[in-house]
Amino acid sequence: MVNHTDTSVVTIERFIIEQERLIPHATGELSGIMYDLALASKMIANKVRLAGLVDILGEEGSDNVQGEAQQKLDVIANTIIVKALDHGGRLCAMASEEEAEIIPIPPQFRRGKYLLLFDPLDGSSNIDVNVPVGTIFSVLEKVTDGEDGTLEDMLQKGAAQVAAGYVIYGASTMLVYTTGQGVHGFTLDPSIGEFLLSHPNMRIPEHGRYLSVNESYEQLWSDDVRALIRRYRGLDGKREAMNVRYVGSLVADFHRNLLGGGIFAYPANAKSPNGKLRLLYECNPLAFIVEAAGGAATNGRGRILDVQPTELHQRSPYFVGSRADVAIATEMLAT
Ligand code: AHM
Ligand code: MG
Repeated sequence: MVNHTDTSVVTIERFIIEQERLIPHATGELSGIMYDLALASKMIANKVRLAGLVDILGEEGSDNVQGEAQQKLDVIANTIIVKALDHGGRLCAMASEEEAEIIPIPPQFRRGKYLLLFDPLDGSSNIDVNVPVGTIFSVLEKVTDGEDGTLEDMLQKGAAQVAAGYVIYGASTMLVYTTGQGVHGFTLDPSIGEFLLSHPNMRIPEHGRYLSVNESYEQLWSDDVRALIRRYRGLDGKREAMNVRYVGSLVADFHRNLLGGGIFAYPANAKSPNGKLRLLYECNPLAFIVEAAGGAATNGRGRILDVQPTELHQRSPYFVGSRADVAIATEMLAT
């Protein structure tokens, strides 16, 4: 007999609706942002999939077969997100790693109470060699009066995020997000164009086997960072060696470690005193996700989500992953 109550296939739309019902007085605005982001990421996935065909379809700066000027994929991804989100009436401003200034909502559209901050295509330098890339996003609620989102609204601590997520364009496309209660992963089924719930309630192991760090900066690290990485690698004899895995594409490294446990580190170094990664577009959203999954994130002095941002594009040293592994960084660097 056909079982009509079978609930094994859950689309992201259905999941978002069911999550919204759990929140008293929810207006549906946040759900709307999530739908729009899911749509944008399907469009980006489609473009990323064609990346290797650039020589056939036309070089950057030239016209492709449709007569459209070719653009770099990170610029295309940026435009897709802005266009998918600017007219829904739910946002009062956006900010992107790709744009120097706050992106205002065009005057003809309604404003909402939320702000969206995003890195449209992180790790985009990896595209040429067919390595996974990703989109990272963070949602904040407006704190100032007035209709438009301001710099002050953007510069809130990461702990104030109301939602955060990432999309990984890998062997399959996955969208992982949290509103602070549980981290949920959806895999795109390209045959039907839907994100289906594949990883409900993701939890990062308490400690793990993966260490992700670019060791080519070793000569530039401070002594305490060098000692920390030696500790993770088991070279000081104080713990078992972790397995080094570094893709060089943050979303891919983070995603593997979220599933398998371990730590991703991008410490400060003599040439980059604040590391490389951006607090608002990369560190905060992934810290919000990892904490909701039971993990932790620090800049080496304290919890990432407690840092008061002072600039839109500020960078931060970053250690993120399993709680027990991040605790070692806190212990060895915070002194
Ligand atoms: P991007 O935002 O310019 O793409 O740079 C961020 C990327 C991350 O995906 C990755 O973790 C890091 O840069 C790798 O940097 P490095 O090559 O210095 O190890
Ligand atoms: Mg980036």
